[in-house]
Amino acid sequence: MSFKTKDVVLSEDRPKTLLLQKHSDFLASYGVNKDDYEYCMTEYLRMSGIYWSLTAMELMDQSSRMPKEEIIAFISSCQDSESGGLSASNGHDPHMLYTLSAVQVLAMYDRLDAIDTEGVVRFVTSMQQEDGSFIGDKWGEVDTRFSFCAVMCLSLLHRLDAINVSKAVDFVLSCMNFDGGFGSKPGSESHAGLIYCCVGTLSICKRMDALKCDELAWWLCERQLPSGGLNGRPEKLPDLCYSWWVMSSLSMLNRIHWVDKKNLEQYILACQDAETGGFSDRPGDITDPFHTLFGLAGLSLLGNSSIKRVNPTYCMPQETIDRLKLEPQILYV
Ligand code: GRG
Repeated sequence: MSFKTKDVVLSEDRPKTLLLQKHSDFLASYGVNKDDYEYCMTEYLRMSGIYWSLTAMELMDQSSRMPKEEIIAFISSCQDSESGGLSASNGHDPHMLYTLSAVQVLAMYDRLDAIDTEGVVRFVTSMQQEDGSFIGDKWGEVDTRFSFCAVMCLSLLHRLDAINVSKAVDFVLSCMNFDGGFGSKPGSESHAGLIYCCVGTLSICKRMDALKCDELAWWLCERQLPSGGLNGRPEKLPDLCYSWWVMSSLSMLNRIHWVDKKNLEQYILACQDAETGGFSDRPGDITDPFHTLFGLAGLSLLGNSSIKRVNPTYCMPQETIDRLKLEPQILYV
């Protein structure tokens, strides 16, 4: 019996250079017409959409093209005064994912004063469970993504002291698998997206020593396929967003050179749409702000000098992390 690797083939006429101006135009026009079908259909994740677009624009040094005051007013209007959490859009329930996106955007704008930050601390703290895990909202789903949202959010506010950090770390470590990877809960399959969340949590909590570093880095670099692209777990197709989830994790482990950088760069560039601008999951698919951020951020980790340096833990410009005097841990062994 033979196994065929699931992958894509890069065509000869694919984009081979970085189309920065196209990407800036794509993001600047995204959401200008509030009646656009796609814009309406993504209301449930609007706050994260703003974070993806603004971060991508910052990395291209184009953030002045974003409607700053409108964004700040929108974020303030999404805070729930009772719980202190923020929602994706007006009239939606507050959630950890959108609370983090809002705090990231305001941190980039240096405008954390626009929301009640003590309310945010109250919300995040109220999500921690007895075993150290975090739920995402009042409906109670536990996931290591929410552990990461909690520690990242509080660290941006310099209020990590508000939660039980040692229990938060113990819960994340209880999700570590035999292969060195992590899943969403104890016993769940390793997945590159969740590995980023767990390694990111340990990086912020300065517990990178707890990782099975070489096993984990080996599992991560095995995500690279012949096309150069990365998948999120074995037997899956490549997706551009793993250029972030995998490469940021390898970067925190100081083992980014374990992948073939040239081939990955080719795959990332092939995911650009030369007509519309933006990046997609796989060459030829429709582009969106999510993949556009992770394409640019992935290229930044690969050392592309026309993009600003991104911080691998926070997925924000390094200059913002420096301004906030944050020092997420990187493994130096
Ligand atoms: C600050 C960048 C940043 C993130 C905040 C929410 C979060 C923290 C991280 C999400 C990490 C994650 C779970 C990423 C995976 C996203 C994704 C493409 C999921 C798709 O999963 P499947 O199973 O896809 O549908 P595959 O690729 O396995 O087929």
